[in-house]
Amino acid sequence: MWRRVASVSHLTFAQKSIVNKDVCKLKFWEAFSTGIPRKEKGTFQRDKTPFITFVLGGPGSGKGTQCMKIVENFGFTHLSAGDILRREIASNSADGTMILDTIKEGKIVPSELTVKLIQKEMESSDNYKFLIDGFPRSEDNRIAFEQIIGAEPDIVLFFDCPEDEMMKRVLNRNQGRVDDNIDTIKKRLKVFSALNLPVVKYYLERGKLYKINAVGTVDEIYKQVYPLFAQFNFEQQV
Ligand code: UP5
Ligand code: MG
Repeated sequence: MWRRVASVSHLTFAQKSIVNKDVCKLKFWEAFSTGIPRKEKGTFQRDKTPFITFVLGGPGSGKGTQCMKIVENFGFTHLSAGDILRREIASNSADGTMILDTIKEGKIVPSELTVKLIQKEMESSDNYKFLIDGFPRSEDNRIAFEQIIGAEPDIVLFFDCPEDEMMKRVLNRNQGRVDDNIDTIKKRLKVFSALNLPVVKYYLERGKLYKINAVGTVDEIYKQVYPLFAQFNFEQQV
């Protein structure tokens, strides 16, 4: 069983209500985990409740860049769903070709496959604090995560950035990504606004969404991000 470790005594009423929702979440997690064979190591043997942050935003909105800074300051494990899928392609796995074709088209890889890969990473990590970057990209992704992992995010960051700025950043990246070309970026932006924005709205309505203005320098943007994590008083990572 996982145990929550963030101290809550200093939190505002609104923040405590988020934590209260997590108490329900913990029961859900435990109920879910009892149906699953217990493993020597892994998700269901932890003595800490996971602290899960979903990091959302369009292509080039700065998700990965800001996650690196959160990792440095708060000791999170950064799971970029896009990076995990790119590693799967590079490993020549059975799904590699399908994933590559999907990414080239700016479409979304089947939810169950992505969630199982994320689950593998979570289970093999000794950490309990996770940044899940670039996921969920659709309602289908979100529901698959809830069903397979049996948990909801504690908080959701949304990097809000205008399309022209995102396009400029992606085209200037020069890291050889197969999807960093003008045709694929246009498709990624369309998929983002059609499928990802409903997820953003869902978490807004549940009071979990933190919208960040993603225009400005990296440090200016991080000034908005830092206090969101500082408020939780995380214990030192064990
Ligand atoms: N940069 C960053 N911040 C800046 C700033 N403030 N000012 C100026 N420049 C800034 O940043 C992008 C570039 O901008 C970098 O060069 C950076 O230095 C600069 P980055 O932090 O990399 O932005 P990020 O939001 O992470 O952009 P990314 O392109 O990674 O986002 P995507 O969501 O498009 O990509 P991802 O890797 O998550 O997914 C790729 C594809 O995989 C998807 O299109 C999809 O086909 C597939 N996928 C799924 O199917 N399912 C999933 O769950 C996840 C992915
Ligand atoms: Mg990224």
